[in-house]
Amino acid sequence: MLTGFGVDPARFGAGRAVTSPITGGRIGAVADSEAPAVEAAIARASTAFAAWRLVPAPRRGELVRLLGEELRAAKSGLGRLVTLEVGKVPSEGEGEVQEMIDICDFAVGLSRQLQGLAIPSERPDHRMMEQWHPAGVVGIVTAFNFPVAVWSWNAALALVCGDPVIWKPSEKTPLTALAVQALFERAAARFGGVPDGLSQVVTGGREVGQMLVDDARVAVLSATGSTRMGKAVGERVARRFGRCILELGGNNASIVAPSADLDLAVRAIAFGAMGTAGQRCTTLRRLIVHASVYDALVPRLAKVYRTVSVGNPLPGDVLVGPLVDAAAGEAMTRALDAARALGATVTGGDIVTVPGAEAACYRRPALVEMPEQAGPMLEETFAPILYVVKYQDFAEAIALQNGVAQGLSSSIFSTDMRETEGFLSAAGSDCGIANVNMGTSGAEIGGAFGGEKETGGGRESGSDAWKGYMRRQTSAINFGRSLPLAQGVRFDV
Ligand code: UN1
Repeated sequence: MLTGFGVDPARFGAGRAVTSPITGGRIGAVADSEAPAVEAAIARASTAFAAWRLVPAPRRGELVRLLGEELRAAKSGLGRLVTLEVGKVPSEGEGEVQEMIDICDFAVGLSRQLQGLAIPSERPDHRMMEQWHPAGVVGIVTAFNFPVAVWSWNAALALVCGDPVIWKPSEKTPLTALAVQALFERAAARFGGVPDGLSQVVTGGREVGQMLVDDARVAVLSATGSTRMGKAVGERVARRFGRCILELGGNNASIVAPSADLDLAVRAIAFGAMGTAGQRCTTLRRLIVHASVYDALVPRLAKVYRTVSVGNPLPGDVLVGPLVDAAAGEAMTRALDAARALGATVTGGDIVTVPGAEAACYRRPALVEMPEQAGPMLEETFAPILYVVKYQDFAEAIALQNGVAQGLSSSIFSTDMRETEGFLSAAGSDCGIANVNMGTSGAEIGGAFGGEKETGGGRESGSDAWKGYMRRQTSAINFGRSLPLAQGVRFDV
C-alpha cells in the first residue's frame, strides 16, 4: 500500500498493528521506536539545528517549496491512505492533503517575512531592534483525526523558522506519517545538503511522546489531542521551562438567531456536525437555537439526520464514514444514554451495519434535543452528536455559547448586524475562532488556528503563529560616544 512513497518496509510488518476503521481489519503493523532510538533522534535533531539555523531563511523556504511539490504530486495517493487509515471520505482525505499544500505555500512566502522591528530609543544616538531567531528542535505530537495536516501546520513553519522537527504521530495512524516522511525525504534529496535528522518520525505510544515532552533539547513541544493529555504535557514541559503549543479539545457551538438564513444554516450545520463523522476538534457539537425558529429548523435537521448516507467511504458516495474504533462507538453510546437520562429526544445515533465490515464501527449521526445545556453536552465526545437547546434572548445565547470549559471554535447564523458584531466583540464569543454565517469547522490555513480555556491557548498555522517557533531577541545599540542611561538614571564613576 505504501509503494510509491518509498517507505522502508523494514519499518512495518512486525510491531503494533494498524487497523483500518473502514473494515476494522489489520492493514499493517509498525514497530514502536525504542527509547535509545528516540534518544538518538533527539540528538540528531540537535546537531541538525546547529546547521539548519545558519541556512538563510528564504533558502529554507525552498525546501518547503519542494515538499509542497511532492505533496501536490502525491495528493490523490496520500489522500487515499488517509481514507484507509482514518476512514475519512475521499474528498476529506484529499482536502487534508490540500491543507498541507496550502501551508507549504504559506510557509514559502513566510520564509522571506520573518521580520523583526525597529524600535525608537529614548536615548540619543541609540536604536533598538527586535529579531527572531530559530528556537530549536520542535516536537510534534499529533492525533489520529488529522493524521498529516496538523504535522504540516507545525513542520512547514518550523522548517522555514530554522527548526528541525521530530514527529510522534498517533499510534493509530503511523502509516500516513511514514508516507509523509518519505515525501519529505524526496524533497530533501532534491534540495541537497539537508542536515541529517532535520525531519524525523518516532512511532509508538505515550512513553515515546513523553521522551520528547521531558527532554530539554526539545525547545518547542506542539501537542494536539485531548485536554487530559494536554494538561499532563503542559505541566511537564512547564517544569523544564520549555515552550508548548497546545491544541486540545473543542466543544464548539453555533447560535441560530431569528434572522438566520435557514437554508444556508442547515447545510453548514450538517457539514459542521456530521463531516469527518464528528471527529474534528472543530466539529459542531452544540446548537443554540432561538425559540422563534426552532420549529422551522430542527425538524429539517432531523430529516437530514435520518437520511444522510453512512457507510464505507472508499467508493466515494457516502458523506459519513466510520468512527475510528469500537471505543469511540462506546463513548457515543454512553453520551447518548446520559442525554436520554436527562430527558433528551434523540434522532439517529443507531448502529449501521456495513456488509464485510462487521469489525468496524459505523454510526448514524445523532441529533439530540436537550431540555437544557447539561451533562454530556458540557463534554467533548469525539463522535457525531449534535446537542440542541433553545434560547430566548441574545445575552442568554452568548452565555450558553461560552458556558463550557473548552474555547476552540464558534459561529453565529444571523443577518442582524448588531448580533453578528456583538458575537465578534470583546463581550461575545470567548473562542479562538468565531465565524459568521458558516459552521465551526473547516478553517483555512491563513488564520491562526487554536483556542482558549481548556483548548490550551496555542496557535498554529497562519497569521503570526510562526512566532511560536522562534525566539525573540531585543537589542539596543549605542552608536554615540557617551553612555546615557535609560529612565534618566545617573551613575557617573
Ligand atoms: C483538527 O480537528 O484537529 O478547521 C483540525 C478544521 C480543519 C482542521 C481541524 N482545518 O476543521
